[in-house]
This record gives sequence, C-alpha cells and structure tokens, in this order.
Amino acid sequence: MTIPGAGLIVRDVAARAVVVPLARPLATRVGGFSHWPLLLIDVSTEQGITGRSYLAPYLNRAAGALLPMVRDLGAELRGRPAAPAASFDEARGWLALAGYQGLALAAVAGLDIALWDALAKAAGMPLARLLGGTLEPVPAYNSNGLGLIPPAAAGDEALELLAQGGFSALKVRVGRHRAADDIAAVRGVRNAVGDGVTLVADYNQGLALGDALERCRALDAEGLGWIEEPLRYDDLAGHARLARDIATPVMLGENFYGPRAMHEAIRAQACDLVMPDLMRIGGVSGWLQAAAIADTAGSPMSSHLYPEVSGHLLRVTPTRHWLEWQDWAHPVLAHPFEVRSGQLHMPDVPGNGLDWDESAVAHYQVER
Ligand code: SMN
Ligand code: MG
Repeated sequence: MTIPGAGLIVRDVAARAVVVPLARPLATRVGGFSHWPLLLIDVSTEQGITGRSYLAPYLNRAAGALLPMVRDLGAELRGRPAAPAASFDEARGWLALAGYQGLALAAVAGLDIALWDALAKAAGMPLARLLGGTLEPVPAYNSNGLGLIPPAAAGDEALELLAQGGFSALKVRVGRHRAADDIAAVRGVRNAVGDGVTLVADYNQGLALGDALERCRALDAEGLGWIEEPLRYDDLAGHARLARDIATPVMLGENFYGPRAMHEAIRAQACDLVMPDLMRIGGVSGWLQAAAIADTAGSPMSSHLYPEVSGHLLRVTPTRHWLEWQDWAHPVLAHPFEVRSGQLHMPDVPGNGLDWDESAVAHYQVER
C-alpha cells in the first residue's frame, strides 16, 4: 500500500540477535567482555528500501530483554510513514506509562536509526549529507583495548593499538584495586607512545567520592585529555564536586538516557565534556537534540560506541570532539568502515553505510 505524498511507508521490522567474539577481550571496572551481543534491525518499506541499525546492549540478558521491545515497538510502525522525528516524539506518548528511559529508549533508538537510514537511502545520500553535513573524515581515538591489564603490559598494547589505524589518541581503562597500579599503567602507556598522543582515562563508575577526589587529583599530573565516569553515572552532585576540584576535564555521557539527561548533567556542572551513546541518547533524533544542547552550553561532544553512525552525526555536531573507535561490529558487517591516519572515513554510499554479511550473521546468530 502506498499513500500518495506520504513518502516511504514501513512494511515490516525484523530484529535478530547475534553474539560476536571480541578480537581483544576487554576487562573494565563494570565487567569483562569477551563477546559482544548485537541486535540487528531491518526496517523494510513498501518502496523496497530497507533501513538498518544495530544495538549493542552489552549483556546477553539485556539483549534478550531488549529484542521483544524492538519487535513490539517495530510492529507499531507497520503501515506508517518512515518519519523518525515524528515517531521519536510519538514514542514518548506510547511509553508515558511504561517509562521512557532504559531499554525502552534503547528500542526507540534502534528503530530511529534504521528509519533515518531508510530516509537517507531514499534521498540517495549518505546520512551525514542528508543532515546537511559533509563526509569529511572524523578524528578518532582507539578504544579497542587497554582494559584492566597488568600495568607492565600496557605500553606494548598501546603501541599495537596506535598502529591499528594510524591513531594519535587512546583510551586507558582505570579503576584497579591499587591506585598506584592505575598510575603505573598510564605512565607505561605515556612512556611507550610519547607526548604527542592524547590519552584519556575511564573509571567506568568504579569509585566512591572520597577515593575519587584522591585518585583523580593524583592523575592530574599525567596530562590526560579527560577522566570519564569516576562515580556512579547518575551522581551529578558528586561529579560536580570533582569537576570543581580537579584540573583534568571530567567526561560523562555514555549513560545519558535521552537529551534531557545531558541537559541536567550540564546544568548541574557535573562534567566539562559530553559523550552520548547513540543508543541511550535516543538514536539519530536524540543525538541531534543533544548536539544542540551541547552547542548551546559550549560543551565539546564526543561519541560512545556505534562509530559508524556516530561518524555521520559528528559531522553535523557543532561542538564535535572525538569519535570513539571500536571495531566490535566488524564480524557481521559486509563493508566495515575504515580508519586511516586516525580518522574514520564514512563510505560515500546512500544511508548510514551499515549492511550485513549474511553468512556471518547466520554463523553468529542466536535464537531468541
Ligand atoms: C566501555 C564501553 C563498552 C564496554 C565497556 C566499557 C567504556 C567506554 O565505558 O567508554 O568505551
Ligand atoms: Mg566509558
């Protein structure tokens, strides 16, 4: 069925679960990751165009809980125009009683990203261009490794990570039992890579305020680009205290559920820098709203996970800062994106550039 003048009409939404291995298992303060669950979403339209997205809900259990929500909300889209900003707004109504944050917002985001992909394909443009930007490459830091490994191993791993794509920036995970071991790891990396490389550190919410004040002050001497999530993500008052107290910029954002959460964190002066996660911020529609908030506040904005679609979005983010690079979806991508000279290159194809290697998907698919 086509409605004249309505543009693309959603025919169906399919969602599949895969679990792919990580080439370099990652230990962090919030847990260890050897495998990475992904939900692959395909929104087909009556016009024959299919919009695609993936969600990375960290845990198999979370993927199992999220999949029926994607399917359920996806069923609501059938027969409707592919109009992501309108659907994003409508979802607030659908979820007013059940709750709009958490996995519910993640499901909205997965559909939103795929709808925007369908629109960009219909327009024959890469997503960045559809949104009014260009396809210039985006500066990226390599986040594929430097988990909580023995400090003595950190320097060699840092050199391997820099070589993976000509990078000049890396993320180092911290939050070891002994603060001295974190400092030894950061210094080991610095000694190996030299002063020209940007290093950032991530505590993954691992500290209590007293400890954080002490440990972050000690890290102030190490010349880090930022310290990320030292405290529980929703402790805005604690982060504000830290941000006042330490010299290194405080970074928050991967746990902002929707643009309003970013607004709250900025208003509370809980962070100097922001890095929304494409899934939790609410997909492309949520990101665009967040980018406007960051611009208004003058907060540099980086990305978290989802490098492929985030690359397009950083092109239209006025305060764009760093892209976080992980190649974790590569096992199921037919055309993995490339990093050269530390910059992510988005492919010059219509849409967001995601498409599935179907034989790999069949290999890694799990029934849910
Ligand atoms: C992170 C991301 C994904 C899994 C574990 C840890 C981390 C980051 O917080 O910022 O990359
Ligand atoms: Mg982080």
